[in-house]
Amino acid sequence: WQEPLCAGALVLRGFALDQEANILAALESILAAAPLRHMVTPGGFRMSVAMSNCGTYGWVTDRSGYRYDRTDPDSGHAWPEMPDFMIRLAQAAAIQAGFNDFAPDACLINRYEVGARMSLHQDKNERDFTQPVVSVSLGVPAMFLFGGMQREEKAMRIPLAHGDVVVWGGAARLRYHGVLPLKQASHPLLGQHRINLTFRKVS
Ligand code: MD5
Ligand code: FE
Repeated sequence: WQEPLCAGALVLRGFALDQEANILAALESILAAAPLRHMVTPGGFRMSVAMSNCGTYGWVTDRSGYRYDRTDPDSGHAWPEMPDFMIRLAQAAAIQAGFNDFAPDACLINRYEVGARMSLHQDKNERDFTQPVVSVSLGVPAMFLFGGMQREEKAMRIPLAHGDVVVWGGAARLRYHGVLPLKQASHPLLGQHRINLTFRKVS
């Protein structure tokens, strides 16, 4: 159930399955306090993925740029706390890939509806690229694009399903990646949606 994609990237199939009920319950209260919203890119495009955050920091974008912020711009309040069991889940996954001191302080919540996609990009708003990103996939399966260090490089296609966790560290941390448009499908717990949680160390 462990599939290394390349140096630094490790897929843990089904690693979050035993926490699915806890995750869904936590998401319900987090998203009640900080609802999902379609943010706008610096270029003025509305993102097809709806987003929110929990933790000390949250990732936000608007016309002025991408950044991590301690407050939810929609409410003016701090983001909801990251539950301890979610921190422990992300840490346990990171340890499988050899990152023994991962201490996430941000969790970005991405919700994909049918047709929603994420175009190729690098995650480089964080400060310390020796820390991995841990991602948890829930709901409708998606085709993940795992590219190279240049946008033009051909991307590998990796299917990610409910409960799969990926640790993106080391040489994989700064590779281009994205998600193909979500296909019409239904998951018993999440309906026609895919949710992805990304745990990061920002500060
Ligand atoms: C997703 N989210 O499926 C992905 C999972 C994002 C995002 O890309 O920025 O919200 S995180 C995948 C990831 C993170 C860091 C590095 C690499 C992949 N990588 O080197 O391929 O919604
Ligand atoms: Fe990303």
